[in-house]
Amino acid sequence: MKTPNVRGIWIGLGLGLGLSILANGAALAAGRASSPARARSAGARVITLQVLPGSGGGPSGPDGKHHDAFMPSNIEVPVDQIVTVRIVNHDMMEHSIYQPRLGLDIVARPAAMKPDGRMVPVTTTATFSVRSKGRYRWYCTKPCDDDASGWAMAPGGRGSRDAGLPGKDGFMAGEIVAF
Ligand SMILES: [Cu+2]
Repeated sequence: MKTPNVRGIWIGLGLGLGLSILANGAALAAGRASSPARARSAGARVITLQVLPGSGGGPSGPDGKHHDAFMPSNIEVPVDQIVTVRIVNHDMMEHSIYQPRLGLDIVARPAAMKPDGRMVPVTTTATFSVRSKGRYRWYCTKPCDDDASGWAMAPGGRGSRDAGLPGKDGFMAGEIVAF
């Protein structure tokens, strides 16, 4: 049996799930401005990711269509540090960050609809730490990117370990780099 690679997990998960509905126009603007890239967490132990729907600011793929995406989709975390990930979901669908070697299965709750028809993003917060340096590819396990035939969650993993696994990197998949 393998030793789990994550130490003090989920401290914040239950709390975050219970809490945060944010009506946050600023967050949306920030999400649109960012491109899939690494979020350096050294110094700041809180990493914020935006989930944008293809119909609402998500990036375009090689097919020229816009797709659901985590932005950024790659994050860097120092080993043995408790890191808090905030996922601000602007999509009316669930998405997730699934990485079994790290014991991660963070489900980002869908955005909410106000009575007046305004969509407000919903933030899910999870806390975890990684024990060993390395690159850990994650992907979303929730059926999504419907507007573009689900391209963002079609198999996109490469290499001996990740070949054939779901998710297009930079959209519904990415890497957690532990350093
Ligand atoms: Cu997804």
